[in-house]
Formats: sequence, C-alpha cells, structure tokens
Amino acid sequence: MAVIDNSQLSLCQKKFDGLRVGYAFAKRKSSSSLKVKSVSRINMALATDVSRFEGVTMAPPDPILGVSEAFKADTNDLKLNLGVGAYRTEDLQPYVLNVVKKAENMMLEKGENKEYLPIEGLAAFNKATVELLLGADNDATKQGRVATVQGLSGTGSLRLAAAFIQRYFPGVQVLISSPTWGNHKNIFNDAGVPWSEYRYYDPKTVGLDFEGMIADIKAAPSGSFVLLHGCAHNPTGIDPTPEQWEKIADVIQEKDLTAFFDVAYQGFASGSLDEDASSVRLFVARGMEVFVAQSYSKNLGLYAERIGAINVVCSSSDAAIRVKSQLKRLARPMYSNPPVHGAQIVANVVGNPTLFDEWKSEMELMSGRIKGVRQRLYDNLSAKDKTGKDWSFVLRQIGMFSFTGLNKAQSENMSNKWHIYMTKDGRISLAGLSLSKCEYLADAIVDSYYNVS
Ligand code: PLA
Repeated sequence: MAVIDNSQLSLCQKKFDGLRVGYAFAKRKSSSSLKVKSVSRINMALATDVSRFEGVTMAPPDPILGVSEAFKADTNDLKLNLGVGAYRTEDLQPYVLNVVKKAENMMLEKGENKEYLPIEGLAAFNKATVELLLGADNDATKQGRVATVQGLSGTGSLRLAAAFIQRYFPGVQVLISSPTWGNHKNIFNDAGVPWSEYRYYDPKTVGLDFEGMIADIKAAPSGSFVLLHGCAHNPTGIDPTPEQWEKIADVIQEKDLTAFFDVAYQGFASGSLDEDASSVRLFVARGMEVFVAQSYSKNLGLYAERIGAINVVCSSSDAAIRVKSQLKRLARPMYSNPPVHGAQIVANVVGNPTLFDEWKSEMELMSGRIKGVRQRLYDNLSAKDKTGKDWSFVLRQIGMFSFTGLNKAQSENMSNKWHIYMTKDGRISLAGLSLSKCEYLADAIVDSYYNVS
C-alpha cells in the first residue's frame, strides 16, 4: 500500500493550486490505495469539499450547433433537422463526395505520411486554394502579393485574421451585416475586436437594404474593416447584384476601408466556382487590399476535416511576406500547425484536372438538388397558403438557406409542434430538406406563420 506524507501533500497542494483541491486529492486517494499519515492541518483548514469551478456558469447551447443536439434528442419519426447548413442526400443522409473518396484513394496509394505541416500549411493546398479563389493567373498571385495561410476551416481562418486585426489594428472596428452568421460576433468578441453592424436585410421587401448598407458603410470611421459574405449570404440568402458590388467597392475605396470577405460557400450559390468568387475578384482587380477567409466544409463536404485558408491580398509582395510571417506567429501558440488530411484532399482535387471537373459536376448536383427543393417548397407554400401571400422570396434567395421571416416564437412552434428543427432567427437549411418533406414543411410554416404571433 502506498503511503504519502505531509511533504507530498503540500506538493499536491501546490500542484493543484489551492488547499481545497490538495485536500480533495488526498481524501480521494486515501479512500482507495493511499494511506494518509497526517492530514490534520488540512482537516482544520477545510471542512467542505467545494469545487474550484463553483463560479463557472452554464453556457447556453450554441444557436446553430445546439439545434442538432435538440434534434438528436427528439424521438419523433417526423423530425427534420434544418438547423446546421450541412448537405444531405434526398434520403437525408450525409454525403461524401466521390471526388473526395478518389482523392483519399490517391493519398493511400501514394503512402502519404503524417508528419507535421509547416505553420502556414501544405504548400500544394495553399497554391490550389488561392488559385481557386482568384483564378489561375491572377496578377496578385503572380506578383506574390497574397499571404495565404491554411486555417482550421472558415471559422479558424476568420479567427486568425481577427487575432491579426487585434494585434496590428487595436481598437479598429469591423462592420458586420445585420443579420449575419451567428458566430461572427463570437469570433470578433473573443479576439477583442470591436464590431458594429451595417444594415443589410429589409424585412419589408424580404430583400437587400442596399441604401441602408451603403449609408452605414459610408459612415464608418476610415480604416475600419467591412466583413462581407463573398456569396450566398448567411442567413438571408440575399446577395448584392454585380452592379451593387461595384458600388460597395467604390464606397470602401473612397472611405479608405478594408474589405474582409468570408467565402464559406464558393460554388454553392450559383453552382459555379468562378461566378461565386466574382465579388472578391472585383475588389482584387481594383488593386484593393482585402482579407479573404475560405472554407471547404460545404463545397467539398469536408465539414469535419477543418480545412480552409486565410488570404491577405496586399499591395506589395514585401507586405505579403511580412503579413504571412505574422499570421504564422499568431497561429503557432494557438494550434501550432494545421491538419494535413483535408489539405491533401483539396490539393488533389483542385490540382488534378479530371477530379476538378468531376468536383464541379458534383457541386452542380448538390446545388441543383437544393434549387429543386426550393422550387418544391415554394410550390407547396403557394398552394397551402390561401391568403395569396407572395412566397417568391424563397425562390429568389440563394445558397443553402432560406430566411423564412418566422420569428422566435414561430420558429419554436416549428420544433415543438412539428419536430422541425431550425435556428430561432427563422433560417432553414434547405440542404437538409428532401423533396418528399417539402409538403410537411410547408404545412408547418403556414401553421406557424398564421397561428403563432
Ligand atoms: N462563415 C459562414 C458565413 C458560415 O455560414 C460558416 C458555417 C462558416 C463561416 C464556418 O464554417 P467552417 O468553420 O465549417 O468552415 N456555417 C454553418 C455551420 C454551416 C456553423 O454554424 O458552424 C451554419 O449552419 O451556419
């Protein structure tokens, strides 16, 4: 039987940073395999066994990922998860792209190893990702003006850029759209970057409040960053037109602001990778410096691989080299270096002309299926709703989501009564909907819209 004495106990106390924990440790051990010689000093000091974490409050469930947890807990057969933006097949099953499987086979055949990547990530991935974003022979890339660092998908890439902004532009604010993807605020809050909102969605027209957006961007202090969704705005599904993008670029340029693009859905808005990058390419073609966070969660279905990148397009290659060095410096103490598997998949798909073409067809298939359910949902809503309400906004919105206009109580009715899980802001992910469930969904929406205030 092991014996511990007072000196070992005091070590325990130091190690666990506090008398109470030291005591709890000794007490636990003594009841199993350890015999405590003398604990009188500690006994006197502490009569109760209180957790160090009494002050830690319960965090609320995440507004998006928490929806999946609630969905899992529901045992009703009718249940439908339209919360998270994750693509499902018509049978509502997760989908691994064929090109991903082929790329993984290639990796196995090659016998890829699991060595650490450099801090900036896999070179072949970084080359492929910037080319996918800006086009194969973009001037900025050719001139070495883009600092690209592989990130932990879109979120990690945004977070790294936020840390960079906090370090080099302390106190400078980021303007974000109202509404926006829920995690944007968390990302900037945790990085210590102040943010404010610009108008974006107009509930009256169920469209873009372009005048409001421009006015708010114009009013921003010069030097601010403006977060823009490159395509398929989340949660509204409403994007500016090409002409409106030109005007947005004008204002950002005139007011000496910097655009920060979040490109999480390249290929998913229009079905074309190039078209969906046109907003970013427009800014870069004007010689503007921009941040661009990329994600391969949706377009390659690599949700759990956590693969993406942060690109900083600079006006000189010298600036790009320095910016990259600082991004690496920020990444090193946070996660050291990024994971290799997803990076190799992307590099293999984008870098191989046959797989690249196959990817484009699979993406068209995925975005085509979403367009199909959009149409079916609209048809069902129009047929079920006898009031003549115009539901055509469902057709005009693009990408994975539809912003239904349902409020919090109505959204709650959707899950409580109909077992349809969605975010409380009224967003539904059409990527999680099948043609056969559209009628049921339309019934639920019409009921919630008219019978819940
Ligand atoms: N940016 C936007 C606009 C997003 O919608 C998402 C994901 C991300 C970045 C980050 O995705 P990634 O880190 O996986 O690359 N939004 C999802 C999932 C699909 C989520 O909330 O994390 C959503 O349901 O809104």
